[in-house]
Amino acid sequence: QEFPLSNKRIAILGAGPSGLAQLRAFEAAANAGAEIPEIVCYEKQNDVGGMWNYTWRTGVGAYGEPVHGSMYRYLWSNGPKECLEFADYSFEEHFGKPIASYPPRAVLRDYIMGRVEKIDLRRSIRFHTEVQWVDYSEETGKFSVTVRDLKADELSTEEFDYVIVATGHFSTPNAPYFEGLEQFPGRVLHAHDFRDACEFTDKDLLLVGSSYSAEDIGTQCHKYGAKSVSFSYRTSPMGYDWPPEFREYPLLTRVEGSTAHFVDGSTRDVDAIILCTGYQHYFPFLPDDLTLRTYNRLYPEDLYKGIFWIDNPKLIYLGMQDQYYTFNMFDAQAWYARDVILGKLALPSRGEMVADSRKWVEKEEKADDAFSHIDFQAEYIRDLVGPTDYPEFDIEGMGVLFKEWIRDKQKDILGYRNKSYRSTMTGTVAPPHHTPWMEAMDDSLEAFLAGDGETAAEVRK
Ligand code: FAD
Ligand code: NA7
Repeated sequence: QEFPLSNKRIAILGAGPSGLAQLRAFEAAANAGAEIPEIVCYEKQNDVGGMWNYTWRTGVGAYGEPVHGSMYRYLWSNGPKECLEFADYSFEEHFGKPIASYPPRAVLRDYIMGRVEKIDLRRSIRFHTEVQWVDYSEETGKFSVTVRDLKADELSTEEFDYVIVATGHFSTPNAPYFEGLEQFPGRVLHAHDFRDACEFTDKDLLLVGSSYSAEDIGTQCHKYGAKSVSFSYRTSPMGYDWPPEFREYPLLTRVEGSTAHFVDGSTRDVDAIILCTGYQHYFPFLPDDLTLRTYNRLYPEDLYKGIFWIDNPKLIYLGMQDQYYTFNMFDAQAWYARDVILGKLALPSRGEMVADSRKWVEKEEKADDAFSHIDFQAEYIRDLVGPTDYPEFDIEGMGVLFKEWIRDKQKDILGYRNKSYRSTMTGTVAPPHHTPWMEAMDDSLEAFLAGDGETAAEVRK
C-alpha cells in the first residue's frame, strides 16, 4: 500500500519497541488518510525487536559493532504482561487465547513482532546499519545522519527534517571499580554480558546492585542450581523474605583473593562476581549539544513531554525513562511525537517547555517510593495520551496491577510469577501457567503455549 507522503523526511534510530511504536504511529495516521513524512529507520541488528532479540554474543558483534543485547537465556517477564499490553493489539488477539501473566522472553518478542508483521513496516527499515554520526545545520534546518552498512562496510549520509532516537538505554554497562577485582580468581562480569545461569551451577555468587538485574539474575541462578547468592547494596537492600541460600550485604569495599569485604566489616568467599550496577545513557553518534545526559530516572531533564530535546525539538528521544510502563508508554510517546511532526499538535515556546519539564522533574523528585513512582509514570502517560488518538486505555488500572505486583513480590519473591492478573484491555483474567516458575526450566515459546494438550502450532492457527 502506498501512502500519501509529505515532503518531510524523518530518521528513526533503532527498531526496538520504541522505534517500532513510532513506525506504527505513522502507519495508523496514514491509514486514516494523513500525509506522512518519508521515514527511514536504521537498525544495526538484522531484525526488529531490539532488546527482546536474544544473542549469544557478548562484547562486539559479527561486524565489530558493540553488542546491543543484555537479555539472557531463561529470562521471563519481570512484570505482569497485563501492564505492558498495547492498547491497539491485545495479547489475546495475538495468541488467539488467554495466556499466563508472566511470559518468557520469546513469547513477548513474538507479541511485539506480531503487531508489526501485520503491517509491513520492514520496508522502511535498513537492517545491519549502524548510526555513526548525526549533525544539525542551523543554515538548512536539517539533520545529516551518517550510517555504516555493516555488511557492506560502507558509510553513507542522508538528510532529514527530524531525528528520533530510539536506541534504548540498557546496553552500555555502568561498571564501577572495586579494589582487588583484577586479582579475583573467578569470573567478573557485568549483567550486560550474563547469558546462561547454568554456568554458575554449584557456585557461590556475589551480585553487586539491588535493582531489577540483581534480583532477576540472582533468583534465576538460584533456580538453575547456584549454591548461594549474595547481594551487595549501595543504598538499601531489596529486603525480600529470602530463602536461606540468599543474603544481602551492604556495599562491597574490596576483594582480596576470593574474599569479598563489605562496608560493615563482614566478608564472604565467592566464586564469581556479577556487577548488576545498571547502564549508562550513551549516544556516541550525537554531538555534545544534542546529547541527553541523565541517570536512569523517571523524568530525564532537558526533554519536553519526556521526549522533545528542548534546545532543538526536531530531535526526539523515545523510551529514555526508567520504566515501570514499557510498550504502551513508548506508544504514547510515539503518537505524541507523530502529531507534533504532522502539525496536529503545536509545541509551546522554549520558556514554557523548560517550565513544564521542570515541573515534572520536581514532581518526580518528591515521589519517594515505588507506589508514588508508579502513580507518577501513570500521570505522565495520561498527559501524553490525552491529546492524541491513541486508543483510550486504563492507565491507572494498570497502576493498580503494578502495585499488586509489588505486593506479590514482597510476599514471595520466588513465586510471584505464578500469579494471574486481569487484563485492562480485554477484561480476561489470565489463566495460571501449567508449571510453577521455579520448575519451568524450558523457556521456549512452544513450551509456554502448549497448555492443556494443545500444541503451539494449533494455537497459532
Ligand atoms: P531497545 O529494545 O534496546 O532497542 C533499541 C534498538 O536500537 C536496538 O534494536 C538496537 O540494536 C538499536 N540501536 C542501538 N544503537 C544503534 C545504532 N547506533 N544504530 C542503529 N541501531 C542502533 N521490559 C519489560 O517491559 N518487561 C521486562 O520483563 C523487561 N525485562 C528486561 C530485562 C533486561 C535484561 C533488560 C536489559 C531490559 C528489560 N526490559 C523489560 C526493558 C526493555 O529494555 C524494554 O522493554 C524495551 O526493549 C525498550 O525498547 P527500546 O526500543 O526503547 O530499546
Ligand atoms: P537499575 O535499575 O538502574 O539499577 C542499578 C543498580 O545498580 C542500583 O541498585 C544501584 O544502586 C546499583 N549501582 C549503581 N552504581 C553502583 C555502584 N557504584 N556501586 C554499587 N551499586 C551501584 O539497573 P538494572 O540493571 O537493575 O535494571 C535495568 C533494566 O534491566 C530494568 O528495566 C530491568 O527490567 C532490566 P542504588 O540503588 O542507585 O544505590
